[in-house]
Amino acid sequence: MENRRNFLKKSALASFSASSIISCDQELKNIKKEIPRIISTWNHGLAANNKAWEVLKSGKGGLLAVEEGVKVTEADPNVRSVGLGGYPDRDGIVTLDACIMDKNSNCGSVTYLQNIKHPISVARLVMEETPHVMLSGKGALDFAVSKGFKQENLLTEQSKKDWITWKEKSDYKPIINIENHDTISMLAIDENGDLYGACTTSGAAWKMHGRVGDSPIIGAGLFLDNEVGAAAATGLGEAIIKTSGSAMVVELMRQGHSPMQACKIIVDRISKLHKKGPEWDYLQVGFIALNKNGEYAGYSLRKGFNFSLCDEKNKDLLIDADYKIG
Ligand code: SD4
Repeated sequence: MENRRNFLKKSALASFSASSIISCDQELKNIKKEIPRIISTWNHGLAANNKAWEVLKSGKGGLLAVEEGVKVTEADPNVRSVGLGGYPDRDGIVTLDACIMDKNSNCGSVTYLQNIKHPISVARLVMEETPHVMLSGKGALDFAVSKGFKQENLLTEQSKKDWITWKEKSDYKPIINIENHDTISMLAIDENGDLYGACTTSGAAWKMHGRVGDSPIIGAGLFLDNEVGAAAATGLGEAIIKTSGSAMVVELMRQGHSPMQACKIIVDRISKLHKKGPEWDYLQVGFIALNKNGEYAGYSLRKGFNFSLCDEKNKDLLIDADYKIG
């Protein structure tokens, strides 16, 4: 449970408006160089962070920490947008996207993967045991099976029921917000100041069959540069891909922007690009960012995005992200 200090901090962060970015940055200066630290998208990040923290503190390394952390979310059938229990596509098929990246810029990714509960672990093996970065669809599945992964049905009764209800109207509006506990993206900085990241999702609910979002794309859903910082995304993947969102956030941090400023600049850019489009009504994007000093931020286009933080002082801190549009 949150202690009083956490509660106060959360309240302070939650009360920032779009015009109070500077005060948020000032707040973050007070916690500069607090490492190790882990941040993850949404409130399912709390359980994921706890696992990742346990692995990190046991000395097993940042890569295993982020992998084991997001696996908690992948295995949870109540999280309806990641792994087991994730919403299917329009044809009722659950297809998963995931990627992972380490301090040496090694990365691995799987897209359009079916029937495998832990795509993040397959992505890690793509990184470690193949000469490639990305495997997709049947090739990714064959690779996973060859590595001993078990095939299983990921469409739970509840998700199937929701899909059948959705089909009655077939109204495509991606469901992206706190109530649906979207994609998990996790960023970690270890006690040496080295960065790691992981991102895993079943993608936008009711997507076209074959659609791949930002989450498995290095630079879009996740990016890190161990000299600078790390960033990850959640929200409408198409908008994130079009701006190479996470890579841009990291590049902005390289230019000297704080994590908050960097996230805000990219969200502003996305907002400008999509303001006149039909997707504007339902567009949501959110970014988390963590720099080499352990400074962090979360920022979204619309109200409703939150992220989870875990460090020496805060084990279960859920922070309402600042946002552009209330
Ligand atoms: C996607 N970015 O596939 C994912 C979905 C998501 O919060 O993150 N929703 O577009």
